[in-house]
Amino acid sequence: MRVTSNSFAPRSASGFIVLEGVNGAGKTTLQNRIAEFFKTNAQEVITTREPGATALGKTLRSLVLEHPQEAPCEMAELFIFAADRAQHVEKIIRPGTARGAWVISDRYFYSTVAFQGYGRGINQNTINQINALAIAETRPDLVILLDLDPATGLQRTQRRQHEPVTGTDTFEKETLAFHTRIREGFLSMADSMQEAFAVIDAAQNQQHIFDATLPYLQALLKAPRVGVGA
Ligand code: T5A
Repeated sequence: MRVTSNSFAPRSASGFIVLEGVNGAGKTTLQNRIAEFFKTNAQEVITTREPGATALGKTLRSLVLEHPQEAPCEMAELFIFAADRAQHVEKIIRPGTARGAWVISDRYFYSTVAFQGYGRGINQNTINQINALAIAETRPDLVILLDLDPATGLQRTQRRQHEPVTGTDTFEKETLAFHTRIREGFLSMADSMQEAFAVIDAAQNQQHIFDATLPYLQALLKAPRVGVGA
């Protein structure tokens, strides 16, 4: 359900926020700003990501993004992301929200719908079934979709490769047509899913993107917390 900053008025908040978008959309950058916002408001924050947030997830991340030995087939890739997610939900997301922290995740199951569904072409019913098992009904209060022309996103990630530690992963090597399908998939989810999607123009500068996000964060902060201590 696509929401605007005026129409977003949550009656309660579980404390779970997801950032989504094409590669290089600026999710990690915005995640840091959002974390600062909550910390400034005396809230505990957990910044996390998929794949690779847990100890097991780090191994799974390298299997799926670097695969030094053998590339997983499409169905194996789907299951690796699902295994990473199940562990993430169990070890980080649910314990974090249960103790009252704000859990901000760079990617969640929407990425599987976009990349393995719209991108790879795996049947969406199959993806939905596997996602449902992995998330065990753990859904975010808000999905912030950073919408960007994928060519711009890929240029940003290539610039970043001049910085140490990063390399080109499996998906960054895919064609522009693949990434265009990913973008379309995310926009289609923003229109058709039940949860709230804030669609932000990610071609803007970082300050404008944060300013566009701020009213959603303020609305969440005002909402009563549910599930704390569950
Ligand atoms: N995947 C993941 C699946 O296929 N299925 C799944 O189920 C899941 C969970 C993960 C890959 O796995 C795939 C999707 C991904 O391809 P990753 O390394 O975690 O791999 O990749 P991304 O999530 O895409 O993260 P990136 O780091 O590539 O992109 P971000 O986080 O969106 O972007 P960020 O903030 O790192 O910014 C990239 C560069 O742009 C600059 C930053 O300074 C940085 O240099 N930047 C901007 N420049 C101009 N204007 C702005 N507004 C900018 N904001 C940031």
